[in-house]
Amino acid sequence: MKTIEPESGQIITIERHILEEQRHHPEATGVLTQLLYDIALAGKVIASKTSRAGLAEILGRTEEINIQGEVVQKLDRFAHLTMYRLNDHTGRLAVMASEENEDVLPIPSEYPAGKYVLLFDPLDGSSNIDFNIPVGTIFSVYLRLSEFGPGTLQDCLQPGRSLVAAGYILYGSSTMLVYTTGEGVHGFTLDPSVGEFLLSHPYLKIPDKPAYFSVNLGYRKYWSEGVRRYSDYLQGRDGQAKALSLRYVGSLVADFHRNLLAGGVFYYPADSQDPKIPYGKLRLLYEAVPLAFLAEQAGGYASDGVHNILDIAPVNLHQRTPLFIGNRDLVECAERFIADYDAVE
Ligand code: FDP
Repeated sequence: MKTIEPESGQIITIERHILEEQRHHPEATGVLTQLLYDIALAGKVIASKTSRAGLAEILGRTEEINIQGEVVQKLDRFAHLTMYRLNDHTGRLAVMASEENEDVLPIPSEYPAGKYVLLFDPLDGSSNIDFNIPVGTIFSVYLRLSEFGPGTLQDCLQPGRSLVAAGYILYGSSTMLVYTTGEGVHGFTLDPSVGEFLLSHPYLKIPDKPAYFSVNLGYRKYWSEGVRRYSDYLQGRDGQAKALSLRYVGSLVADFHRNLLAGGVFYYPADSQDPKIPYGKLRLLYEAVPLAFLAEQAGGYASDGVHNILDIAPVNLHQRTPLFIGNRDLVECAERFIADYDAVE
């Protein structure tokens, strides 16, 4: 594999980077390259709004409740429509699905159907919008399974192992796009003065020595014995390990991004808070799977506490899953605590 690294003073735009990756695959038609570029464009458009979210009209809630039972923020809607509209007419996609929509999003019949499938969480961490805390767009790309015509629900219900590409755009103190096509994880920072994503973090690897653990400790009383003991272990309470520092933004993309750069583990376990959602809050397809692909490509691992997230066969678009993600040894350690203390009847 050829390393695409900026030589001193050389600027690598996301377009050039994706094109160079494409050249490693002589069989490639360029459609994926274009699709990733469309997603980057959507990210730029969404970033231009999120950075002005405090400015009057866009801030605040709509009165609507989305499929997850949460209040829809105006920016969520904007991000959802931006992703959809920038991708509905290109002929690259057979079907899309969004965390904000109950059913799959068909490609309008006047446009040709393409060979890829796009799933996205338009604005993850959106309960943080009003507080000027980073949020992000998470995306996953698959090849369609159906042979022709409009894409189907089954095209969207593929295990993470089938992913072609995944990534996120983080709207933080700067806007970053991080993606993988299975050849390493690459991070780009948006230079607002030229309006381009520039390669800033080639071949990201999670540092071997973890710095942080990230979890909503406020829910401790709702956790299983194994998860509680695991949390004690991470805090050095059992005297076995040195305590890790705790960082929890409550915006998954931001928490994942920090741990990707600094090393650590994020988890959102199953809890007993609400019997209607026994598997925790996070969505398998829109959140866990794409981040699991990135984690694996960066040398890490993601699990639901028992299974590798990438091996889970989804049964519905909005299913939830417990998630442990980050440094491999820390995630495997969680699996051991769960196996030892949370026997499944
Ligand atoms: P949000 O509801 O703000 O969109 O799954 C969504 C998510 O945020 C994640 O980004 C975040 O990690 C998690 O929920 C936060 O949930 P808690 O408030 O329960 O900790």
